[in-house]
Amino acid sequence: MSGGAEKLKGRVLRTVGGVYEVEVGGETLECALRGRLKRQSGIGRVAVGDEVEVDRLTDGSCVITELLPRCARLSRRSADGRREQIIAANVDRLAAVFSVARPEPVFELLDRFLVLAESSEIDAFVVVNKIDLADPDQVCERFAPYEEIGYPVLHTSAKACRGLEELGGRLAEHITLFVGPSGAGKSSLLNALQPGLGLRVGEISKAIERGRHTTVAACLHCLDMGGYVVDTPGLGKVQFWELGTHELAWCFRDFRPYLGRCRFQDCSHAHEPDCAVIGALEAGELSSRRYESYVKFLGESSGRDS
Ligand SMILES: Nc1nc2c(ncn2[C@@H]2O[C@H](COP(=O)(O)OP(=O)(O)OP(=O)(O)O)[C@@H](O)[C@H]2O)c(=O)[nH]1
Ligand SMILES: [Mg+2]
Ligand SMILES: [Zn+2]
Repeated sequence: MSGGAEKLKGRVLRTVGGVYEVEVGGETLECALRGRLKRQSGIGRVAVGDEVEVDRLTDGSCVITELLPRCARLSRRSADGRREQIIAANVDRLAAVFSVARPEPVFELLDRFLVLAESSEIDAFVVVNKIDLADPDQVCERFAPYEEIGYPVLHTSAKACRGLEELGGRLAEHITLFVGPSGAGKSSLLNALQPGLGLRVGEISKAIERGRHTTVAACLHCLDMGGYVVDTPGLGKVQFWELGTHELAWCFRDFRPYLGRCRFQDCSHAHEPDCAVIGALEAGELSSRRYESYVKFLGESSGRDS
């Protein structure tokens, strides 16, 4: 490499066809990847959210030369089931966005996102959007179980500009991944918070996922208040990477007080006798809806136990 290269440090905002857009001090540089990094696959691969070192060459072209250590990564199982696919690196918050109506919330999907966050040890919170479409008491009641187990629940309306300040407060200085079903209003909320983002709204993101099952199409947006958000389409069918029974149960944070108290040490909490989790469920201390999600996810992860 030429001695005249300027050494820079930045963060990967998005990748498009082998070009990496890297933010360096407010400027976005289009970078290529040095050969050695290009040959990496799986978790060694440079991902959206990664901090990288960049050489700006004398001709103005830029090359990513180093991948800096990651604090965290959010991954999912690739469509062929064999590889870990990084959704985004260095994410430290997950916002699970659902709408009270149009579409109706699907709690199993919410549980899925919460497991995803717990498995990466990332803080999660719930955003209940479109509160302009429902009775406030009803909204509180439906999502109260999540508040009770320790997840902050924010009530918002992108349309009526409600709850935006509180939402903004949670995003500042963090890298937050927005997930949620198509149409819940993720892009609308981000636009309402920061009109300059100009995200497309009302898109049918399913089309993106149908074409190529591998496309995650995550992309980082800088926030004026500091921090970044990642608006993701099509994470509805996210499959967990490397979650054994043990870890899956731990990812249900409401189960934690009961873990280690079952008769069998390797209890899957599905059918064993003297299971503390099932006991708590029967005593009404655990939500049956949460437990149903657990059993469903357990079925998906069977055969690849840790
Ligand atoms: N009534 C009402 N409608 C909303 C609100 N927020 C968003 N919408 C509408 O809901 C539709 C979907 O909004 P989007 O922001 O595109 O939803 P999204 O979650 O980004 O969807 P995908 O990108 O497909 O995953 C649009 O027609 C919005 O105008 C709200 O607070 N109240
Ligand atoms: Mg969107
Ligand atoms: Zn058990």
